[in-house]
Amino acid sequence: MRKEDVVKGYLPATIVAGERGEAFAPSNIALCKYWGKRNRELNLPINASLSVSLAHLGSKTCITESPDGVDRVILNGEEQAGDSKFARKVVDFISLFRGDLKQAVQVETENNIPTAAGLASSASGFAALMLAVDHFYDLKLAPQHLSAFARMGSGSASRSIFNGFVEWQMGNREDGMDSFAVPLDRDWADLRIGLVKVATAEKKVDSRAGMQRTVESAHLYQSWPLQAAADLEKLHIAIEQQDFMLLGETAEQNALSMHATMIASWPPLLYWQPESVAAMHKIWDLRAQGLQVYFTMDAGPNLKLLFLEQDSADLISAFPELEIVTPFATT
Ligand code: 2P0
Repeated sequence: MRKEDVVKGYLPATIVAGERGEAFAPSNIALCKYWGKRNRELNLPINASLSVSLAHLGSKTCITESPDGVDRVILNGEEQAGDSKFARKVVDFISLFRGDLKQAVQVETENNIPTAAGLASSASGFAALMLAVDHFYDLKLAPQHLSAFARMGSGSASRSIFNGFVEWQMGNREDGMDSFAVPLDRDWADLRIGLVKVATAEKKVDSRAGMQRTVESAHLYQSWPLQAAADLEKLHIAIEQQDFMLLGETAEQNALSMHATMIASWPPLLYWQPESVAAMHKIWDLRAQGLQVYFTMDAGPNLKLLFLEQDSADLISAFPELEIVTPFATT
């Protein structure tokens, strides 16, 4: 099933462009990871995942009419070549929604995620783009449809439509319209996420290619959906009961289990650098000394720490470069 065929059924009969569509979406860190697709065209996952959004850190996107009839994409103030991978992905996504409208657009996106953090921006990027498209064409899509369509741009973008703790349900429909994210009605004021940068080099294998390789070549992957389902249940309990140890242990084991499946792929996929492993040992040492700190990692060498506000000072002395995010900031 093609994306455009799925989207068509949810659009108004006539699409009319407004003057401007602007939106912000937060980045997110998965505590139970999305790894593996059952449908690559629609980005339908093999397992459900659960994340926490990064509040004010994310992407802001503004769509206006193009001044000269050519689709233009500007990223962090720099115009992207029309045939670049980034510009094509953005324009192809918008084309899913503009129907027969011939009007060209200008899309400006700014990411305020510190580059030092080494965080991917496709989640917040496609979520902000989806929200901006909804405003620009006045589509008035329901939140679950915004999430399902953002997922077609990038799987993790389905979660970035919402703030706080968010679960992306895997769904089982062929058109994927039951595979969207849902915000959990729970917050956790003193939860902190620390971004530890250990390396900045561009990764050689992106998530999309990495998960495909894992699904196709790692026998170990067969156990991943079971691990993810069990972790999801534990995370719900941890969040419900504000049990930080359960949250941290589950998130760390989930991340390491995902990496185990990557390492068991062929050719092997190891996103860790020596500095990543050194940081893991440092965290385990700190934990052995009584500090409640856990880590999670995505398809890259950097670590994201989970801890509580009361331990911020100790974490800053252990990791002086630590970038601290307050996911449930009230201001
Ligand atoms: C996650 N990752 O749950 C997992 C953990 C990376 C490791 O979602 O192919 O950029 O666009 O659907 O969303 C990164 O994968 O992949 C990701 P596509 P995406 O956060």
